[in-house]
Amino acid sequence: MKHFTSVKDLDNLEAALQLAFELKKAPYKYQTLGKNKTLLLVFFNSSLRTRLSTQKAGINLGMNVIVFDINEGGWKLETETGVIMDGDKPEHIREAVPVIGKYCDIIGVRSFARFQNKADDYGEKILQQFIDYAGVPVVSMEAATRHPLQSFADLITIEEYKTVARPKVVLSWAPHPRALPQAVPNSFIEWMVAAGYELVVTHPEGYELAPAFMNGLTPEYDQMKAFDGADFIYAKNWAACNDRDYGKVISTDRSWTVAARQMAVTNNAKFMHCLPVRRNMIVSDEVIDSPNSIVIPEAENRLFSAQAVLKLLLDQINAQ
Ligand code: AN0
Ligand code: CP
Repeated sequence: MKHFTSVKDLDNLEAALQLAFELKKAPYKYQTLGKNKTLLLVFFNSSLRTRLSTQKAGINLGMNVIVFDINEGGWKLETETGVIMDGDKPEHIREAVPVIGKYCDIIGVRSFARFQNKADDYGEKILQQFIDYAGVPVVSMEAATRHPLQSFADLITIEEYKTVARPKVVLSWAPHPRALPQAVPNSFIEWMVAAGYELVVTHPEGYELAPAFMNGLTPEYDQMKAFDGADFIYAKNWAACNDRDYGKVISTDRSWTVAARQMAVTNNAKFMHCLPVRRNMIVSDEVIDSPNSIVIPEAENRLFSAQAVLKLLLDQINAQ
């Protein structure tokens, strides 16, 4: 594994999952593996879980960790090629990235979809420049189209809580006042498909995800039908992805808010969300505060998805 940006970067998903469980049991087992290695986490966007869990994961492996909120302390970056830089951006990403790469052994980067241009977002314009110019392994901490560390933690969580070998997992759109990226649902689908679970995706018409991420699944527009007999409900908002409405909020229909009414038709399903979550928009207080809500253990597992990925990358660096 050269970089970690999607489930496809893992050579062996089952082995990675077992490694995450091993690390959960013994987080300090490899505490000298990262000695004299530096992990540098670059944030273009806000974060609580990713920032703290990835930092802690690096520390558990004995790494030095630097966290860089690039929009706060850094120079404003130009990301377009071939432009005359006479505006408000003093530095080009073309220099910034290789320089950052000189100061560390692994780079983590968070760079959300900007919703200015679908081709730029779906071409992973920012993440790709890190991969092309950093000179060191790059870990996605949520890029424009995927959030693999989150999906890996989601998979760990489902493996821990499932009561049947092949659970029914439902990804449900839920309302939110602001436009959110498709990275979490896109990548959740990829990991659930890779795990071989039964997966149903439900959302209002107009919220279709990119076909490349749907993996041949057909959306179920009736949320109650989708929830029928489900073992896991994974709620998430995302903005429209179709070319006409790309990046727009086209519905805030609160009948889609996950509440006791929908949970009642499930197979006593566990409730999941990546967090941060808006209560009584995405999910009712009653559901998120119920014993079936596993959002906190899900967030805890971010430690072990990050630690497993960093361990795999360190093994590779140390083997060179
Ligand atoms: C982000 C998103 O929806 O992609 C991060 C989630 C992990 N959420 C918000 O911006 C609220
Ligand atoms: N779930 C997640 O990635 O949370 P943060 O945005 O707080 O890092």
